Amino acid sequence: MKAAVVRPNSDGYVDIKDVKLRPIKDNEILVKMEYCGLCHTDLHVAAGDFGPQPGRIIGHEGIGRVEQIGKEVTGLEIGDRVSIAWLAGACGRCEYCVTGRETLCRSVQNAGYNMDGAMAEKCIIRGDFAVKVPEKLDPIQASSITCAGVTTYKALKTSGIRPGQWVAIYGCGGLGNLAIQWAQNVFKAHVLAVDINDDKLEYAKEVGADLTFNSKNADSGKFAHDQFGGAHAAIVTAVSQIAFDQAVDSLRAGGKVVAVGLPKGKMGLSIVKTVLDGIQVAGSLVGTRQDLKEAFDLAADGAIKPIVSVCKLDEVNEMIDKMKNGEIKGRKVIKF
Ligand code: 8ID
Ligand code: ZN
Repeated sequence: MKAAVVRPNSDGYVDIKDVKLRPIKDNEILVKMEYCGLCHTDLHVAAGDFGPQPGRIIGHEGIGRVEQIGKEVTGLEIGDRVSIAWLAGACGRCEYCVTGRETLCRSVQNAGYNMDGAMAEKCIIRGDFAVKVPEKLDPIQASSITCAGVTTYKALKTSGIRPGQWVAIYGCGGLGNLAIQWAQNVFKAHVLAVDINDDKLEYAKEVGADLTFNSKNADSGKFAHDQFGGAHAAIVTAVSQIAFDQAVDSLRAGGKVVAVGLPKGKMGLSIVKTVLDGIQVAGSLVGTRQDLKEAFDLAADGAIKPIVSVCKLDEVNEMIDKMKNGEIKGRKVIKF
């Protein structure tokens, strides 16, 4: 089968190669892929940003139909439409797994990172981690929910934002445009959308941001304070260290910054401001299987509409360049 594989030198691109899959184990299923979105995390993996993974099949926004089922798997039938997400396995017994924080399991399996992922014609995954996709949800849109959607839904939950409050969304790309929609449509918050690219801000407005701000050469923190007294929460999906500092500046006292983007580097946090203003900081990593189920159900009912367009597997490296240059509107999704 054809698959997008991290290059031996982790130069940030993939090779489209013929790969032979092993037989499935008793607790696994084989999925025939229909779609797989390209997430910015795939670029980090291809570049070895979290440690080199040469030969790894990337992809964790995968949607497909079950083709084979291991004999221990329950609750799935041949032909069911399922997702392959970043969270693809956990121990089920540790302090994180048993307290609803399975994404933090120390022996977690991540599709397209420490196990082969979904940017391939077929993919093997544990049956109990293949979350079903509602049939009434468009599968192309479902691919975006599988990472970008659930990650931003969970980040908003983590932010503790309440109806009528202000949330600042830093970065309006594949994740950010969905963060705006969840914030508006589900969490009933007001949204300031911040990006360094006017095109992104244009469709941030289209999907419902109350205010937009280009932070390339101007101070978004001051803008947030001048316009509405500072944000109650800020969610940072930008792949830029400086955006994290700006997000902290945008907060009002008692505000919370939720870190989602994964640029290299450290975020600056004044100890005095953190203490005197009671600033809270949280990292948020994708979502649990339950979060993903909720996100699918909400999207199937029309709560959000991911901006997606399809391309071919052979075009992935071109799409990687476009993503690096900030030229993708929403998500590019590979159609198999
Ligand atoms: O679970 C998680 N925490 C998780 C899940 C999925 C993705 C984290 N991520 C990470 C990715 O690895 C990546 O680092 O979130 C980041 C964003 O992923 P994405 O939304 O898939 O990337 P994108 O579509 O390229 O969007 C990035 C946006 O950031 C803007 C860009 O213009 C683009 O719209 N941006 C940049 I780059 N610098 C900015 C800045 N200084 C900025 N926006 C505001 N200020
Ligand atoms: Zn992702």
